[in-house]
Amino acid sequence: MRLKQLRGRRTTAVAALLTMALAVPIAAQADEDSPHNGEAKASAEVPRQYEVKGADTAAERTKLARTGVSVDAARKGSVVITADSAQLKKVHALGYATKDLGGPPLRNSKGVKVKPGVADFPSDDSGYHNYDEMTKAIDDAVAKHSDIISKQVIGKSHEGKDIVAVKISDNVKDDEAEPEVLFTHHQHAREHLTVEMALYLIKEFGDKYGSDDAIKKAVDGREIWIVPDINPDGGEYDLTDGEYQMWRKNRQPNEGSQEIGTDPNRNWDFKWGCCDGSSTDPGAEDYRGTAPSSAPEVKVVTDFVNSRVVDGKQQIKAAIDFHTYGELVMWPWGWTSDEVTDGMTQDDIDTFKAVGKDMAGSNNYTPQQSSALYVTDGAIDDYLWGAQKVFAYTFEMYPGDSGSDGFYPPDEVIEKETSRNREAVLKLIDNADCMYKAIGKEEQYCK
Ligand code: 0X9
Ligand code: CA
Ligand code: CA
Ligand code: CA
Ligand code: ZN
Repeated sequence: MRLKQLRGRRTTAVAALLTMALAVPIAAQADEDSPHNGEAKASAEVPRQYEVKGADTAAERTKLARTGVSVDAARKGSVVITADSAQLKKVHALGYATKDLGGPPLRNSKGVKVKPGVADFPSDDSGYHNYDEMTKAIDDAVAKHSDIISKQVIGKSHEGKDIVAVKISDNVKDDEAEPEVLFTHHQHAREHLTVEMALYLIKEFGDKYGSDDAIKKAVDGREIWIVPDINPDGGEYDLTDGEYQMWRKNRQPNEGSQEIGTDPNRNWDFKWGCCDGSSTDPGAEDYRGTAPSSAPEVKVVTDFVNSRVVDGKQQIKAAIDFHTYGELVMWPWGWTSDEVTDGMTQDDIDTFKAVGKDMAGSNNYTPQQSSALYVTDGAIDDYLWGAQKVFAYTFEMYPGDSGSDGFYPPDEVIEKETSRNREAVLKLIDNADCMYKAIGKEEQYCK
């Protein structure tokens, strides 16, 4: 049985055993008919999700992550991870029992297959946008609402795809003295719902500007930046031949290794690699890269954020970085479980909590400091706060920790799960003129 035939089938004991037994020989064998033949790793093993019994504290989840797996959902009494067969062995070596939850789903129930070599969603999920469809949706919105929406290319991915920033504001062509707010999306390749979140916001602001008072207030009073796709190479790779690949990282090769990719969300230039919150192993899901901003996509967005410093002042006041999944609203720090620290005063953390909880009240996510999930270093929110003093949040979108849709919810949920964040986004935008007003200290900090 070929790996391709196994991939995507949901849990059956036979498939699970076969995968475990055959994973190494298959990964090692040359794959003659693979369209990727000749690349560094011709036929990569598609990782699967497992439920790990126990491991329900932040410390245990952090330790689990050090095996190179990604920690996807923190449940009561267990955790869901993504692992390849080598990583799974390390998890077992720690003494944990695991249950196979299966590989990524097949979503071509009508038997419609995409052309080999083409990166697109399987036909059942055609409501999602691949890179070209996303670009077209953005260009259409700019054409339709050119008075309030503009687009700029801020740089290129490793493979040379454009990384764009969309700006939404009145007098959009002018850099006005309005608080700026940043929304970033799709650091992790398989988290496709986050691109839909960006497209929802662009459409909502564009189409409702003339009819919705809250939208008009946000657009007139702020400069809103949306980076819909930080990791276009990874996102497209995840759609190889119309079959989900369970891919997380970017697609940058690693010198001296067959393993591909850096985890963008461990590569930001603040306390990079400081605290056992990322991996030095290029095969790990959370590989931090060779240096801060060594991932070109992270460098591009870092340069963009730096470009928003005008007259020595960072114009971006608040930000959300969208991920899936877990239904969480998180704030810094990720590198430590401490609250008040160098670079985080009591007023700062109180403000993060006040606005974070307010947003979570509107979308029914769980609000928490990000290190309560597990320790991370080099994550974007720590960078934005630590290096730029931007009040930066990380949202984990649908599904929740107990949900079974995982990274691949069917396209039927897109509208509900993106519009679910409308009020949270508007709340952050509203607070962005003075985040400290959320704790009643506008006078002290913002006059
Ligand atoms: O591990 C991550 O990068 C995020 N989870 S995901 O499943 N989408 O990969 C969570 C990051 C939490 N840490 C910080 N926000 N600092
Ligand atoms: Ca569908
Ligand atoms: Ca404006
Ligand atoms: Ca400005
Ligand atoms: Zn993510």
